[in-house]
Amino acid sequence: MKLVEVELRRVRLPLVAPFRTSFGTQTAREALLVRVAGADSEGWGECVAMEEPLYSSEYVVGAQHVIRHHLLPRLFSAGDVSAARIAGLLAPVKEHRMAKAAVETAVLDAELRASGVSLGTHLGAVRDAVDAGVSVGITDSIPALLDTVAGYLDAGYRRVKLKIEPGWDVAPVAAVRERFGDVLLQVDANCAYSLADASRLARLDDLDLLLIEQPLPEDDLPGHAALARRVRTPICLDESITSARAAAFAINLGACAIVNIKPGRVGGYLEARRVHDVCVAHGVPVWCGGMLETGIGRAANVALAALPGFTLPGDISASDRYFRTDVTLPFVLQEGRLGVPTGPGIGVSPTSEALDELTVSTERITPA
Ligand code: NPG
Repeated sequence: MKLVEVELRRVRLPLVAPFRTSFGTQTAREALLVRVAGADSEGWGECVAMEEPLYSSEYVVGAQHVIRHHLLPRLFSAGDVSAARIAGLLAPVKEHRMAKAAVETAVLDAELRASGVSLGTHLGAVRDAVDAGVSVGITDSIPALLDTVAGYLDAGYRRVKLKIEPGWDVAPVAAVRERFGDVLLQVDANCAYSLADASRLARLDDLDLLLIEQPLPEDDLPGHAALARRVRTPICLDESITSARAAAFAINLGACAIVNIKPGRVGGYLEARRVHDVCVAHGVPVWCGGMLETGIGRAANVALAALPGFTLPGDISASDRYFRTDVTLPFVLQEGRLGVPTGPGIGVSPTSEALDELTVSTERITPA
């Protein structure tokens, strides 16, 4: 397609409850939506960068600047662009994978809408619904954590992930295991530990967890490999896995036995599928991570999670886990699962009422 106009729309969605991780507490999700328009098609993508660069170096205002000043000029001057060519066209720009992913997704959505094919079908989905997991932030007390987890289990979530950090690990996780029996349970440290904590992390081995996610800093693959030799619980990587090549390297090093795939973190859904393929080829299970996406990003994640290698439940919750009002019609749990959208492209669009209510700023860019 030839891009005629690109809209960068910042939306702000208050969270139904604060979400605390080892890198900070969020009370609202400020997201950047990208709408691309060609002569006779349009598509949407969501940039998953956070408001502040605390999860990774990208952040919303920076991503918007990069898209406007460094990515779009390359696409405008390329003439006809297809989603498959975008990574190559944008390769001269170093990193900024979340910004690139948003643009590539919007173009892919526009192409698929024009040809009447759903994203799930395009990527190779083999399921029409995916198991929903829920990510539970750090709370002020263990009783508060138990109440929160009880609420999600009542709602039907099929797997629980607990955020941990030094000082909030063995005791709260043991309390959840004791109270809720054989629920599927895993933990996520977001890089908060060091190898010196190996014996503490090994105490989680008795709690029968699916995995420990990203215990050490993202650039410490040898550390993760060493830790994997000292704990029985499988190590899963998130922040460290920035591409299919990085996944192959980490797996071959013994740094992980499971991979969390977040399309934004690896530069888009096409690279996410390659990460999936590499992991399947190595016999490594994958699951789809979440970045508090609005319905736009959530729709695409559900499609990805329907690929065959996604054998563990993802951080793919219903809209009401995070938001009172989503930008699309809400995703609703059905017996602990979310249906894979079947419409063309990502299969959902923002509603004009939600956009009116939630939009903070809109920037429209046309080729010079
Ligand atoms: O359900 O969308 C979701 C969020 C899942 O815990 C979740 N995401 O580190 O994986 C993570 C974490 C995160 C939260 C990452 C906020 C970045 C920002």
